[in-house]
Amino acid sequence: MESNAAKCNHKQRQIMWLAIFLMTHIDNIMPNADNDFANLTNLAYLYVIAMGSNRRHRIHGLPRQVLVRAMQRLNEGPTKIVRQSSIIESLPIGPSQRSYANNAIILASNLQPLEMLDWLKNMESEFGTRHRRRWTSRTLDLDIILWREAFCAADLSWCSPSLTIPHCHMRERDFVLGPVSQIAGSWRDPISGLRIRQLHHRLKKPLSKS
Ligand code: PH2
Ligand code: MG
Ligand code: MG
Repeated sequence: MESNAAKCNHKQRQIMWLAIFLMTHIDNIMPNADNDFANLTNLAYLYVIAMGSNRRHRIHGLPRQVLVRAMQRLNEGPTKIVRQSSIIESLPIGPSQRSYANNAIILASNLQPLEMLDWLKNMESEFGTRHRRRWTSRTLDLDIILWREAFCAADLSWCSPSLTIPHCHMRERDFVLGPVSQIAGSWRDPISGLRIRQLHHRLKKPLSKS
């Protein structure tokens, strides 16, 4: 099936990207200054990625610096950063004792979901994360949260044995919904139909039982 991206001519793509940049501006978060606008117009998909680190890296240093360095790397090769949230510090959920640095980014790319998963796993390995056990402490964790076609604002889902989008645990994690609502608050969870900022609001203020 022909994708929406393929149907658009170059001028239309430029206009769509201009709209994305303007929306970015309205939300008062500047697009990544390093990005050449013209290069982005050829990229078909947008991915929301949650980033986390709770181990030092022997060269890059503390978890916060690991995330900064990882963002530089994610702006090279087949992915470009369109937006980035602030980096927060959060208490560990699960068995690990060390607190985390967490943030979220929107990546533009032509990679399909399973190719994106591969690229992110390689990046995690490059930073020394070993994929042995779930939920153990890690130098770099990159999770795909949401995706959509860049030229069509409908949020998509994906289900295969190795990857589920939206991420299964995103709705219960403040350290995911907080940063994601900074950069993609108006995106919708395709399962519940709720916007990310609504999900975050619900998580912070659970409905009373009365
Ligand atoms: N990631 C985990 C498990 N627990 N806790 C926080 N605060 N932040 C994380 O990124 C995180 C976690 C496994 O991926
Ligand atoms: Mg994770
Ligand atoms: Mg992960």
